[in-house]
Amino acid sequence: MIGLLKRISNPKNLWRQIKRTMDTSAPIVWFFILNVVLVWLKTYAEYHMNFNLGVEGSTQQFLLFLNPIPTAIIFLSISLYFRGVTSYWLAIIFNLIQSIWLFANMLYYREFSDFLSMGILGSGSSTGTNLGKSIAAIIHWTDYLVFIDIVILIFLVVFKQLTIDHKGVQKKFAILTTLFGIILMLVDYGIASTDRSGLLTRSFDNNYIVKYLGLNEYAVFNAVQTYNQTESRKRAKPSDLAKVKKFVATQKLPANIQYYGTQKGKNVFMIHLESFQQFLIDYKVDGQEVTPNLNKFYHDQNTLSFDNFYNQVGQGKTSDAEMMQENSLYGLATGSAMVKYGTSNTFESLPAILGQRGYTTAAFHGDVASFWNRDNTYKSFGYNYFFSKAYYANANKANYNIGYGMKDKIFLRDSAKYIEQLPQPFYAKLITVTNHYPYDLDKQNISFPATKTGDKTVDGYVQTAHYLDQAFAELMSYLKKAGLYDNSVFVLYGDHYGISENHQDAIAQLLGKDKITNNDLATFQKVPFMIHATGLKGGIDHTYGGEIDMLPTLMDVLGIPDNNMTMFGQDMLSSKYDGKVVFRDGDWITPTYTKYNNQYFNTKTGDQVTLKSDKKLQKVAKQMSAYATKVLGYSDAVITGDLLRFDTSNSDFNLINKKNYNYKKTEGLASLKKALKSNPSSVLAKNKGKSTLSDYVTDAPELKTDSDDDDK
Ligand code: GP9
Ligand code: MN
Repeated sequence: MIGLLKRISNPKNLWRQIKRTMDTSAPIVWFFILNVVLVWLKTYAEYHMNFNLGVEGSTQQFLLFLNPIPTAIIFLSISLYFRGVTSYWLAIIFNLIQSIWLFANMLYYREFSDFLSMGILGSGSSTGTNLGKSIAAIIHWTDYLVFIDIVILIFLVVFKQLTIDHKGVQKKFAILTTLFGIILMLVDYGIASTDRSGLLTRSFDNNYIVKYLGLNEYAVFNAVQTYNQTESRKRAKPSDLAKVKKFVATQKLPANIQYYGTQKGKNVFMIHLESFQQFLIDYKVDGQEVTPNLNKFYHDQNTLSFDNFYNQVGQGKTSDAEMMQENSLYGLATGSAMVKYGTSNTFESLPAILGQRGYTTAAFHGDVASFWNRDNTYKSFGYNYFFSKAYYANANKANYNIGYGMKDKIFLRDSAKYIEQLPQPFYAKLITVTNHYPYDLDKQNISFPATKTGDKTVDGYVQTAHYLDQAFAELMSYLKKAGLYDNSVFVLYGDHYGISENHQDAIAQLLGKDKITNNDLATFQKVPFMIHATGLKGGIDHTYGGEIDMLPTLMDVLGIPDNNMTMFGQDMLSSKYDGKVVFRDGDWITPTYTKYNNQYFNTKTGDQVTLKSDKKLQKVAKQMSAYATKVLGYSDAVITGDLLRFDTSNSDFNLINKKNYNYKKTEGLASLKKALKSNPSSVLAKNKGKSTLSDYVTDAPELKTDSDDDDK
């Protein structure tokens, strides 16, 4: 015994020992087992190191331990159906495929706190290029360790360090092995279903699928879901829409007479503050305000500022925020609704609503038009113009860009050129992007101290937010000079978190707390929502609400009747509004209770409460969970079934014909030129063709060194 121990404690001997065992009987079986163990080991290790699956209790611990094994066996058993060196290569390939999937998910999860979905992969062409940029910043050399065994295995096969099994195993053995994998998977599923009922049907949270069933099972589940989405459109019928409308009608609220129509007919500026969280408002670093200009705007007597307003995005991030803001429809449980359905579906969106009331509508963004499928989706939304990167002079200059697109100061300055040409009244949505993960800035654009949490991806956040704040101030002072301030309504909103939940230590430091609770994380989902207009009754409004409520709230202020629109949000200004916030994963917040990451809290005090001990909570939880299921389910039905195509009898709204829209630069410019004569209501027309651009003051250093930066 001691002799054996001595022998195997020497690595050379150990290898010899393993090799001897593998060589003696059915070497391919040993090779198969070795691969199963390797795939299992690395998946299990990465579950712990890279994912935040929320595993609780011994059943879940056990399933997490077990769940990489079944698919490893099933996939790798395919190698057993072959003989000779082919079977070895097949085993290595199946190990590799599973490792690539694991690796890709590790990186994706690190930033997005979610797993890759077929929806996201399907939208690869539009998101791929930009995702690539972020990935470079989050990758760590240790991530590549998931491939190290494969390199060694290839070496062993290529350099004939293994005795190749030319006989192979009997077919029966191979079949039994595959069957064993399948049975193991069913056992896993059986145990999982008793621990969590409705695991696959409700699919609120992808973490659940992975912690119970495994990463590969999640891939299959997701692929099936994607297929079902195509099918559900085919199945949908007009009566489905009638049912949805019936529900929506039950939650329509009376408008607020104090606000209703007070801003009717004014221009609307929708200013999208990228990754901007509410905590930044009035936040200070080294005694200095991060966003002094936005703070001033927030506290202005003509700004209605909501301080309990939450982002409700899912995987679609910015695009989900846009989906809610423009349509009062939720994003989807997986993937981006704009990417998957933006091209094909019928919508009743804000640009179309305003367009049918005499507005000119335009979206502005300093990234490529295809990102989040905006170039197609905006047509379905009814935007007359989409000024994407292609419209901006020198937009591809390296120092004009950072991260996902043009720097905000340059982007906004150059947008003025088109703003002044828009016939009034207009609806202009400006989507900023510099305050985006990984919060990089060129040295010359930094004018604010970074925070010192030690977390590299967090500490730049206040710097890019500060940059955005300055860019915003420059735009506003131009608009005042251009005479667009008093006759416009300004809506500002943050689209989603900037700092993901994976940075809890840093969050704790930013908030000055020892430890972060799930309630803190829920509060951290707050984003700004402000409505400003000269003469508007402002103030800080503590009403609880979320992005889904933006459209009905704005329609109230603009005096647009909502008799029959299919909107899932509610008017936050209505006296009947009660403040129900539903997150995309089914969690929720009300003014009294919060459910977040499977825990309950008293919303006011932040104290954790349990269902058992609180009768009132039981009632609220039951109601809210039913409400969340209903509202998310109906919203999904509208999108996945393309139900609005059946809405042909809505007297308030005419369905959009996408063919009437064209965002090619030549077309857009020609159309603006034509409008100058046919509808001379733009700032430029009123100024007798003289541009107001010289009124735009920016301190962007890039523009100072360029004397020839104007469009040529
Ligand atoms: C890119 C921008 C970023 O065009 O809108 O989207 P996000 O990554 O925040 O969803
Ligand atoms: Mn975003």
